[in-house]
Amino acid sequence: MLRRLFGIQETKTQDDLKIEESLQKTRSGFLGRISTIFQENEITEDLWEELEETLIAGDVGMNVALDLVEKTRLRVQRDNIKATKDAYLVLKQEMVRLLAAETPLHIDEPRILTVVMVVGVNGSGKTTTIGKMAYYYRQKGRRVLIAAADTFRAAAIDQLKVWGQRAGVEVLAHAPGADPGAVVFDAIRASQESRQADLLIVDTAGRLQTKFNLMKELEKITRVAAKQVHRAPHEVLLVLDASTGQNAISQAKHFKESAGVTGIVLTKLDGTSKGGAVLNIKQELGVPVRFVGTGEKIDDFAHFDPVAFVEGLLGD
Ligand SMILES: Nc1nc2c(ncn2[C@@H]2O[C@H](COP(=O)(O)OP(=O)(O)OP(=O)(O)O)[C@@H](O)[C@H]2O)c(=O)[nH]1
Ligand SMILES: [Mg+2]
Repeated sequence: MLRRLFGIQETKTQDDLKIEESLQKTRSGFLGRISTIFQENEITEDLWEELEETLIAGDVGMNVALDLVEKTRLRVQRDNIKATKDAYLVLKQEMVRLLAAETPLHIDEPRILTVVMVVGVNGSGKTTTIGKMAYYYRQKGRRVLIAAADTFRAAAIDQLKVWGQRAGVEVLAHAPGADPGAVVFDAIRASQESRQADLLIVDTAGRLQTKFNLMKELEKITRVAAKQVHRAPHEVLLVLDASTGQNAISQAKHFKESAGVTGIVLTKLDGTSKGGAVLNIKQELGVPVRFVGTGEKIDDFAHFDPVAFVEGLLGD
């Protein structure tokens, strides 16, 4: 029913099923109780209160929880809805609206060379995500190249190469300690000339000595890319660890300010019961979730779909 309302196909895609499966822990927590709230016979004040409490307990931030309940309640009143199952559908629709992106994902647009920068704090899952993303797009027929611009640690370069091998994608790297801007410069050259790549994914460092240095470094990489390729980087994806719940959001604000983030990759959705926090991201950060990491394997990766996410969060 939800799918019909949003005009998407009834049969779930592979990506949808991955999202649903990864939300199992979240669903068995507080948010899984929402369906029971809507099994009551009547729509009462108690129902709205219980819904509000459950959303908050399920890691949906206070503001978004209040907002969701208010919007749902108003629509239920306005449309004179009497059946609880119809009110439940309105709630789901409002959740989808909260998650939906207003702009297209630039990676999927045809372009001679698309440059994607991946940023985020240490351990959030950047390198793993790049390996998965490279594989994902290679499967779709894209010619992918990875740039190792996290030159801070030798181990980071090696780890990226391992992922490149798994994905069947070449990794362009310099020696540890090299200038990340120079790595990106060479990688763009290589994409345009010898490697003929149409998608370049850039790994960046999670932490330098200071946050100031890190931001300067990200800005420099951005400038290098912008000089060589029109409108590059076309996408700056911030990787957030879903298991840190609300913390992930405050962390993200730091990056958003200086790195020009255009979208979020949410990792480790499979390992957390705090998936409800995802509902806050767009409102709090002003950028949409674009991809999710649903496990540690190379194909545990999906395009984020708001409808699939809401179905996974609450059950069908
Ligand atoms: N369960 C699960 N684990 C994940 C996922 N994505 C990443 N991980 C794990 O998270 C850990 C950190 O991942 P990395 O990719 O090394 O993180 P990073 O951001 O590159 O870290 P630094 O380079 O140290 O800044 C690894 O153990 C990954 O296996 C996911 O979607 N699900
Ligand atoms: Mg890394």
